[in-house]
Amino acid sequence: MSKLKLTGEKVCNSDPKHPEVPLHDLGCKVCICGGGGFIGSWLGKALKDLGYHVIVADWKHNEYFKQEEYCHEFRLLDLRKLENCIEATKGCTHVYALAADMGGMGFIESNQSVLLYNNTMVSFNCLESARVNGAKRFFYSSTACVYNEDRQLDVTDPKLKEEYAWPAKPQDSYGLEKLYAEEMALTYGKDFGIAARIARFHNIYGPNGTWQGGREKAPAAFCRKAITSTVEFEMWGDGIQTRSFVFVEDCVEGVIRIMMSDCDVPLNLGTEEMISMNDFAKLVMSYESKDLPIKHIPGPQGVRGRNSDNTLIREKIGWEAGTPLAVGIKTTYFWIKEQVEKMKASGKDTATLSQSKIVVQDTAVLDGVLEKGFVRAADGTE
Ligand code: NAD
Ligand code: GKE
Repeated sequence: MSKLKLTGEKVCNSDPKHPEVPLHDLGCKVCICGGGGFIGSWLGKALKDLGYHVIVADWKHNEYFKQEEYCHEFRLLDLRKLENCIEATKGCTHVYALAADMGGMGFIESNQSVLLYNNTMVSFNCLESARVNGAKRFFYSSTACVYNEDRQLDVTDPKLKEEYAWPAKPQDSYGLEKLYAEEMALTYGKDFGIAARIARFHNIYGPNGTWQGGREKAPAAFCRKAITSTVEFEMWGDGIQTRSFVFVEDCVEGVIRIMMSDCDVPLNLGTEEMISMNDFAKLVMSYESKDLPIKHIPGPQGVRGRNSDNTLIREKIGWEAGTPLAVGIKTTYFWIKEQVEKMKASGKDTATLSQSKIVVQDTAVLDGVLEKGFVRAADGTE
């Protein structure tokens, strides 16, 4: 899937206008914290293909890849505990911090206290363990959610320059935690000489991403609804809200390019191809010539308008995400269609797939790898 090619010790893009990138410490051990997830597993696969020894640490296995496809070693660990992070990153020259308890608007707005606790612990521990274990490079996966909400009120011109994160006023606490963790990484870079690299991801989509269950973001939710709806297409809000989206292949390439660069300031990893949610719904319905009426319903909407400004990434690393939305989302649409077919074939109930779900996580404990009593439930009980 990745366009990255290995030539000697450089990454070169199939597009010759993009500069080559040095592959620092090629062959070394790298740890991807949260590598069992969507972006982390594609990143693991790309780094493995390039020649790195990939260790993935996560509290769940990837649903779609076989372990040997995306890592050499897998460590099933709760990264909210420092000792687990230290174990995971031992001997690793590069650490990629992608672990987070996250999802789309149907998830992050209704689980703020659990997310703040979980993500603060994970972000701090990944960074501190990289330092303790003497890592040379550290990548932190930040988000467009760090930006000041006042810059995202206009649906027509919400292009976000990196400097607009300050003064800080993120729309939700998920973004605030990421902004603070960025600062931690930058400070560690200055104080301890670790090369800290930061990308602010703008809504990443693609095959193997979460597409149902409540954590999915608009791209996957819209594909699923276009595939399964027969009478109308449900959408939170009036659909005039705008966003831009990044295909996962571009995201992985951007992460590697940023990690290997000498850029020590946060960079947008987004596209400047902005679209309204109404037009996005029409786009995904077009792949199988559907033209259902859009039914606007109340739901969590996040910011009113959001787009990436890529001036700085172009200047600093001479590259930007380039897959057109219509191309990337078509691949994603047909991948989700396969998943729906598999679900039907296995006899599972698919009746609710045309609806939008808001999930409230009633406990911070997932997948049974945690010790009881270590974390509190969302209602405050242990
Ligand atoms: P994901 O949920 O698929 O991956 C995150 C992984 O972290 C999961 O596999 C999860 O199990 C793991 N994790 C969470 N808490 C953990 C813990 N305590 N111990 C061990 N593992 C834990 O999400 P993703 O889309 O791959 O996102 C990767 C990173 O990029 C996250 O930090 C996310 O906040 C950031 N990001 C993603 C997007 C996007 O659109 N996907 C946008 C902005 C930022
Ligand atoms: N998820 C989802 N599901 N969103 C829907 C739906 C639906 O069924 N119907 C309409 N929407 C609308 C939302 O209300 C929101 O206005 C827009 O689509 C995009 O929602 P999203 O993809 O869930 O999330 P956001 O872009 O608002 O925010 C995401 O931004 C990323 C960074 O750019 C965050 O949830 C994070 O996942 C991430 O940091």
